[in-house]
Amino acid sequence: MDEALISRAITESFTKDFIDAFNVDVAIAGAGPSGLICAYYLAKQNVKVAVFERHLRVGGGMPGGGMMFNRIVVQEEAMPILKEFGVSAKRYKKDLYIVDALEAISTFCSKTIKRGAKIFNLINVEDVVIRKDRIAGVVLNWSAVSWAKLHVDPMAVRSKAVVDATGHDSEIARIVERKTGPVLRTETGGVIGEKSMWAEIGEKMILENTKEIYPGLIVCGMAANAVFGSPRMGAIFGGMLLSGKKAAEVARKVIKSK
Ligand code: 48H
Repeated sequence: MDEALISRAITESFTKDFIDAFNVDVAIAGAGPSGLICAYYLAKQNVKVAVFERHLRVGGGMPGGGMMFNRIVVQEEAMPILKEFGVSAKRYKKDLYIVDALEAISTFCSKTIKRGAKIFNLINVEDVVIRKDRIAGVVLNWSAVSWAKLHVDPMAVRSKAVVDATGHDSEIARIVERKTGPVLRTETGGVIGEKSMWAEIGEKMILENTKEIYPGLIVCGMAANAVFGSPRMGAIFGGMLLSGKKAAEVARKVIKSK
């Protein structure tokens, strides 16, 4: 066994995929549940998609379930998505199902990659590319560089659309607001900020909030509720899945109209 050959195999394989991701149809920031589901449905429609995740592992808040009990609740409306992925769910009461958070997130990740989406972990989206008042890509750096606060210049990926799936912090929307001004399609032109917990309203609003908020920038998942000032919902995840699926449809329309 030649150690140099092992190193060469890893470097060549990764670099090939990374270079290929420099031009994609859709770049997604964040590999939580909504970002992964969005990537899956885009890849299923043969859209070229890359997901950039800052952390070592994918899954965002899903593996933590509710307060570290690694179970999530999913409502009836989102069950077709779980069925499509083959994730097991047990009816709990009325229209609520209980799901093993680790089974769900590992299945989403596996099937999304098998559909053809590329997922890059340990990479931070630290800025966007803007051309003619339109998002045209994302700016990347290794998470280790950001965490160590090293002064290392980033590199960029060009894309026809970007999906902000960064969760509670809605980081991409905030970057656009900070650098471009109050240009978002919200009441204030900026990120309004997430409201306190109200599961029913939070889950209802998330689909309405999943949309294009600036030319070429779509927001989904928890970030959508943060951008539009809607409530959080706790460990019920149907809205995240439905939002990811809707974001894929919106992104497809956005790249078609470009
Ligand atoms: C690269 C980044 C960056 C960046 C962040 O938080 P998530 O799980 O987000 P969603 O919206 O898919 O799911 C939300 C859900 O997990 C949740 O928090 C719920 C339902 N909360 C309800 C409540 O009441 O609290 O995933 C976001 C992912 C994470 O993995 C981050 O590490 C990643 O995005 N991320 N990746 N570049 N700039 N910012």
